Amino acid sequence: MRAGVVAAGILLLALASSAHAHSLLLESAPAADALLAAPPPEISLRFNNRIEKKLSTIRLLDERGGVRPLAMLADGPADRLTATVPSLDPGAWRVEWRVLSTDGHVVSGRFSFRVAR
Ligand SMILES: [Cu+2]
Repeated sequence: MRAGVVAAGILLLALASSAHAHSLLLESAPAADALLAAPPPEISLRFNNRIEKKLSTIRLLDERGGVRPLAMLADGPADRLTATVPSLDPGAWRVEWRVLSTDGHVVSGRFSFRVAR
C-alpha cells in the first residue's frame, strides 16, 4: 500500500516535470560561447516568463572552478535575472544559473564565455 502511494507520487512528479509551463532561457548577455573584447559589466538572462528573483541565482566560475561573487539585482523586468560583475581577468568563465519558475519548478543551466587576452 505504502509503496503504491510512493510510486503514484513519483509518477505525478514525472508528469509535472514534463509539462513545459516553467521558465526557459531565451537569451543571455554575454551570449553562450561569446568571445568578448572586454569584461562584461553584468550578466543578464532573459526567460520566457516571470521568475522568482529572490529564489534565483547566477554563479560565475573561473577556469579552476573558483566562484566569483556577483551582486544580484532585485529590480528590473520580471522575466530577467541580472547580476553585476566585478572586473574579470581574460580567460574562460562559466555561468551557472538556477531559477525558480512561477509554476514552482526549479530550472537550471550553464554556459561559458571568454574574455580575450
Ligand atoms: Cu514547470
